[in-house]
Amino acid sequence: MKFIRWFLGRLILTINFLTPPRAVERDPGTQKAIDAKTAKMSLYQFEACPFCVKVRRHFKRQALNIEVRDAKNNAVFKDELTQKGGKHQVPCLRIEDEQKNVKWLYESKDIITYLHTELGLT
Ligand SMILES: N[C@@H](CCC(=O)N[C@@H](CS)C(=O)NCC(=O)O)C(=O)O
Repeated sequence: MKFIRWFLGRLILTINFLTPPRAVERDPGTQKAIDAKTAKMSLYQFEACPFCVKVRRHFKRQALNIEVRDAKNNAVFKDELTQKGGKHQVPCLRIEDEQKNVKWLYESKDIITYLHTELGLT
């Protein structure tokens, strides 16, 4: 079972590597505004998790410069996710607002929908 999971993970990473999404190009002003909004976001994820790959591909396609944190191998990020987010499930988007309130958003579909709405993506 562990081997099958490992194998499927490698397969997903290979397909992801061979079929990179094309990043949207924006005028510098619009991109700067989006970068400012995403500066306080970070994605807790596993490298070979298919749901995480889906979200990372979305970042790439939409040219979103969001920090990616390895919640499998990095003990600090793993603990943060479990203790502060509430569960050890990835992907999870950590969102900090101007008042330093933090929201932990789970579920790949909800993350993508949130980014579209919040950043006004097309
Ligand atoms: N419905 C969730 C599924 C996420 C999910 O199943 N993630 C797995 C990794 S692929 C996970 O976090 N498992 C917990 C663990 O391995 O500790 C989504 O779309 O984000």
